[in-house]
Amino acid sequence: MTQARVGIIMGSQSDWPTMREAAEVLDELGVDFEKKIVSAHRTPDRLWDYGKTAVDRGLQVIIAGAGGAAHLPGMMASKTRVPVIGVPVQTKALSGVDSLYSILQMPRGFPVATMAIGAAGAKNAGLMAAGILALQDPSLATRLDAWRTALSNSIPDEPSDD
Ligand code: RP5
Repeated sequence: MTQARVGIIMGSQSDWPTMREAAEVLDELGVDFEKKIVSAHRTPDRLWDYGKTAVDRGLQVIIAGAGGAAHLPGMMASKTRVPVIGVPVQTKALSGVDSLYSILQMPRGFPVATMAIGAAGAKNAGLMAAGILALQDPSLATRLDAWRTALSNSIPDEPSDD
């Protein structure tokens, strides 16, 4: 089994349709990752263990998605120096603004790199993680450059009526 370099964690099974976007882009780019349900409120001991062992297990970036009172990314950042990218999951009650503010407003000293709300944020989290790893991995850097070029090339010059 290959060593995961990125940990994708989320507060609930219900976050997976959003967080899958991060997993899919990491797959496309050939980055090994693991995915786990780790809830700040429902499984705090699991959160603690995950953060405590992250460095020794070789994780280089953690992508953490949660919704509502979204404490998972911030708590994980408090427990490990592995960079944490936070994804605010869209909620029904407050459309994810609650998640966004919960993740974004970290106190001085424990940063979380916060993405946009929802699927776009999760995808960008995967790309951000790949960009960080690419700093030390020339082959991944080449794949990421190609991915970006392909996206740019897919954008038409003009809008169509179809
Ligand atoms: C958060 O509560 C999770 O991250 C999820 O976004 C939200 C709702 O969880 P479920 O009630 O759907 O399990 O902890």
